[in-house]
Amino acid sequence: DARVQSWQVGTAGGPGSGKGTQCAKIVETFGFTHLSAGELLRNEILSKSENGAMILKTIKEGNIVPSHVTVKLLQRAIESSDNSKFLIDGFPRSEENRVAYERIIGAEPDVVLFFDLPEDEMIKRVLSRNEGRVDDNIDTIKKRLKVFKSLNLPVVNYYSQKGKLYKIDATGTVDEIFDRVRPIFAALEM
Ligand code: UP5
Ligand code: MG
Repeated sequence: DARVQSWQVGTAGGPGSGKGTQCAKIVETFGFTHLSAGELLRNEILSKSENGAMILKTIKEGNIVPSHVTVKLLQRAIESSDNSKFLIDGFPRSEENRVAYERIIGAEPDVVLFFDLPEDEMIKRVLSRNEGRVDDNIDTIKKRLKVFKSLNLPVVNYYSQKGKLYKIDATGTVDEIFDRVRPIFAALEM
């Protein structure tokens, strides 16, 4: 079959649940292009774009950047790639994000991986990351957890109802978690 099957896989999970770490392994193993919404937004701050100051303030507060800003960055990244397999990491964060993405991109993820981890473990992981992120402090982490529960979990439930959600136990080592992720991709027959 010469047709190219295109795939969009999303990841969800609270701060420090291991989305970025597992995405790196998925990219390596299954040839996806990794689009981290958080990374794209942090790059906007660094490039001193017109929205940089607003994005910095929003991330410091643990809030969600307006949908049209994030979707535009994702759209640019998708359109500039010739890969047909995209891993949309840490997006959509809210119902508003989800609806904006569907409207502008005209697609929704085929599969969403939800990394499920107890809060105390998320906090421990984020606090020990030590990469100088402006949001890796206990005050912002508490706000990120609150935003995750109130705005992100409804989106997770939406994908669950559509039969697209794979809930992954995100405790244990990086390799143990990837052993839970791998069979999901194997079953997609890529
Ligand atoms: N680590 C990973 N796996 C481990 C394991 N199994 N055992 C022990 N340690 C493990 O992991 C976090 C840390 O834990 C790392 O040091 C790692 O080495 C270690 P990581 O893989 O980075 O977890 P991740 O889930 O990616 O955590 P992250 O903090 O990146 O999640 P957030 O969702 O908070 O961050 P994101 O970058 O997605 O968003 C940041 C902010 O940007 C948001 O709060 C929001 O303000 C804004 N944003 C938007 O507004 N809109 C968006 O669409 C996206 C982001
Ligand atoms: Mg991340």
